[in-house]
Amino acid sequence: MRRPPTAQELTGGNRRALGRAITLIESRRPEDEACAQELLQAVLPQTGRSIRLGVTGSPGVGKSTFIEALGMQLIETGHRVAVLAIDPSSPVGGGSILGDKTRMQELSRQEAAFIRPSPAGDSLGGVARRTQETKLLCEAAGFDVIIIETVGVGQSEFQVASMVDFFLVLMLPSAGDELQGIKKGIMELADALVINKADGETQAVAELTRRQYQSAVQLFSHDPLWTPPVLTCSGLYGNGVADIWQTVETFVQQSRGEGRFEKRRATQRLKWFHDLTRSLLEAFVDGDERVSQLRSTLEAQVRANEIAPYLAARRVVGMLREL
Ligand SMILES: Nc1nc2c(ncn2[C@@H]2O[C@H](COP(=O)(O)OP(=O)(O)O)[C@@H](O)[C@H]2O)c(=O)[nH]1
Ligand SMILES: [Mg+2]
Repeated sequence: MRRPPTAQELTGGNRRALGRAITLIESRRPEDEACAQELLQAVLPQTGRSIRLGVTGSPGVGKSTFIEALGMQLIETGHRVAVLAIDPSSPVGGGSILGDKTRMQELSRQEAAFIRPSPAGDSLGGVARRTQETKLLCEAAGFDVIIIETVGVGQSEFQVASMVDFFLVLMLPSAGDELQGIKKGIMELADALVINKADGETQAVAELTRRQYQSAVQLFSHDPLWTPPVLTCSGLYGNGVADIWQTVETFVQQSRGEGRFEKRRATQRLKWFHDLTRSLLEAFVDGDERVSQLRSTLEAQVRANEIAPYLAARRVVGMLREL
């Protein structure tokens, strides 16, 4: 690529520099990787001064519409908002989440907003890595609210939950007794649940749904200091959007006071480090000729039940130690 942006250009809030920095991070060329990591390391002290909000929910629940409404409100009160959208089903660089229907048109015209689809399906660290690093670059460039949108497919929700300060789960109003089939484990991760599309004919149903979830949340919540509130909202008409942000701010204030805010981030960084170490090790094992040859041999023996799997694994590690 062209000359990579300098740390100064990035932290100076130059949008073109930010765009180029993200392209550098997304590049798969080995020579770009060193450059990208150097830049990231240089701006690391300038990162973290933001509120990181994750938004998930089934396709069509209204995530993009909600984010646009929230983003516009935030900008009016002086915030600078970056939106990263992950669509695990889209090809790298495609970002069909921002496809034809909702491009956050109003928000994307704002000088104080930055919207970027995040490529999915990267082997090293999955969806997470490039989004994590893009998030840091946006912070270094002075964006003080980072919103990460992800559709409830695959592992991306779990990955996004582990890179944000507040994880919001959007749901649709539904009259049934059954709780909607949200994925197992997602309820436990939610810092708040939002019944969206609480407008027009569905407003009453939305309130009913809210009450159902309110009681369900008591069962799932195991945080004595924060019971995830269940709120209603209409991203399309803007009702309730301000209350949701108020909830986020209350949570952030409260958990900062308790020292839990920074602790959660530190835990997330540590997990990221461990995940990456594991991925890099796997990539190394796959990439090394001798190790992968030994592994193929052992695979055949394991399949034929000629060697105990544990012993086989030990042999692989044994070879790594000799390298
Ligand atoms: N009535 C109503 N429709 C909405 C609302 N939010 C989104 N929609 C509509 O739902 C569809 C999907 O919205 P979108 O934001 O793209 O959902 P996403 O797939 O979750 O990002 C679009 O046709 C929106 O106009 C809402 O609050 N109320
Ligand atoms: Mg969307």
